[in-house]
Amino acid sequence: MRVQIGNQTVELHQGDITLEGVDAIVNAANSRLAGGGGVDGAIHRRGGPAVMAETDAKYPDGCPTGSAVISIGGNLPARYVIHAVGPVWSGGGRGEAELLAGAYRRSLELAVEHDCRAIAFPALSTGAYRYPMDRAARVALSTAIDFLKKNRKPELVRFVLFDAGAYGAFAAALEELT
Ligand code: AR6
Repeated sequence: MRVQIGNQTVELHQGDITLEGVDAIVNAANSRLAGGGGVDGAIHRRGGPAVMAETDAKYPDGCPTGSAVISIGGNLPARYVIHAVGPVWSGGGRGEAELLAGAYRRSLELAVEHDCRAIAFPALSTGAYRYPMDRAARVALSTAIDFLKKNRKPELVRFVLFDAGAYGAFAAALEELT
């Protein structure tokens, strides 16, 4: 599924984000940037040790929840990895939506600052961090659409959803929002 926002595009794909040949892929990281399972594990496995070596050297204090930092892509097809830290879901009353939006927004800003034409996101916070998929989809897409309306770049924002359930939730939210 694909939607145009002016000259820019928001697109949904089902698949594995580590295979994406866009300028930057986004990692669902933790605030220590310590690596882990899910997308984080897959990115570091395919990217190789150079990715963690760079985040260790550049960001020894990690990255706060609701923000993001950028590194090289190592052996990945993508040039950069943007390590975004989404919130752990704890019922919705602890600013989770604003923190999740912040993680997406900062990632998009970093992509623009590094001249990325295309960026790919996973569904941040919806795995180990248990953010409900429908709600996460609405936050992710409304933040991306809002950013594209205010900025000329990036040209392409792609959401790479791991399974049919996630794809369906994002497709429903995208239809609702556009
Ligand atoms: N490509 C695209 N999506 C994926 C992939 C993949 N290769 N693998 C999993 N997903 P998660 P979080 C989906 O748990 O919830 C880690 O240990 C998955 O189905 O990766 O933000 C970190 O180190 C889910 O929908 O990230 C942190 O400690 C979504 O990606 C913590 O987990 C996010 O799931 C972050 O938790």
